[in-house]
Amino acid sequence: MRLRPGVLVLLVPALVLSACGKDSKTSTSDEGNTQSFDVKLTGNACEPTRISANAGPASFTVTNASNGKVSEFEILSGQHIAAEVEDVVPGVDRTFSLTLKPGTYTTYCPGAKQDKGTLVVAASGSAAGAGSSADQRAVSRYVDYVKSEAGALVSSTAAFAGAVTAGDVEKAKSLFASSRAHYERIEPIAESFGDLDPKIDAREGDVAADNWSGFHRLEKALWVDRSVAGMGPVADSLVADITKLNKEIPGLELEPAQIANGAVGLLNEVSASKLTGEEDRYSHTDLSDVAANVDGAKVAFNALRPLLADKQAALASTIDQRFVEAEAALSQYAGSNPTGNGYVLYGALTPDQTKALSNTVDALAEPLSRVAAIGVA
Ligand SMILES: [Cu+2]
Repeated sequence: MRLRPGVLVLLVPALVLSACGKDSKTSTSDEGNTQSFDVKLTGNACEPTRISANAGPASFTVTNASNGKVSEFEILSGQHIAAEVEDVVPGVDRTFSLTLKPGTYTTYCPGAKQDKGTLVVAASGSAAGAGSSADQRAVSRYVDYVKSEAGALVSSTAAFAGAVTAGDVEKAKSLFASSRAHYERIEPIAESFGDLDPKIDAREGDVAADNWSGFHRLEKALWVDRSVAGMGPVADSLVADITKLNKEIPGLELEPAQIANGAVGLLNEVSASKLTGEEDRYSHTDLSDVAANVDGAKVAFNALRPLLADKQAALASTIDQRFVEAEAALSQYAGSNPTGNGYVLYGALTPDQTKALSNTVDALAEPLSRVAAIGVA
């Protein structure tokens, strides 16, 4: 699940603009004309409360001057979050990027006295501006994958939930990791799933105990209680939520930078809170999730790759190489445990091994973060 309250999730890494420096108002041509904006969170507002921009790639560096009262900044397109950054604390800036389309966005910093502002985006003269047909093709390549994974998720979850309903604990355990892997592959855009993401994938404590449902609720019943008594309704709602998710996929409106940022955010989450054993804390099938997250991030990158300019070929090959390294690192832990979906259980790794794996994932996330910042234009 993405965006758990109270947990440090670095949706967008501070490293995004390390290559060009955050103080340049507009960057050099090497960076594909990304516009840069500084936003300050204060107790009063997200300042400036009115920002003017041109369509195209833009990066925002957010600093906190609010004594920590306000720590989040969002850019809303209608009701939908186009981009956001969380956990901005005094002294630590956060930078994120997105491709702006002509029109008016709302800026939002929950907790401030005046919590909303305006971002007005003028049409840009550039032929490669936002919403180009190359962008649309990239998005539709990625959405095709999401559709196919969501379709597979419907069937895999039906089988898993069926075993729960039938009271077959061993069978349900053997299907848990493989059925949820289809969800983990599309997690780069889980924020777009709204309420369905926590319903499907919240960990214990992420939501109120009464509302806790989904995969991890069933995981706890299977591995801790070793009984699925009373879990029929939970299994049924999981199937219903996933069926609903599958129906909503074709209507999702995505943009390339959102896909790139989502993949980076997910990889950051992998090292911050998945390679710590927190995601699958009862079944210890974390490596299956991590492998699925890396798979999904790779498809996201490959869908976006044609948007990278020729001059970013070196960046693209660095990312390819880092994917190879991450996959090789994971393949060391392939195993035939009956519940691990092809991987050993989390506890089989030493702390040094999880640290090394997490470094490999970070080494992939860093160049990938530059795709959102400069490449997708
Ligand atoms: Cu998850």
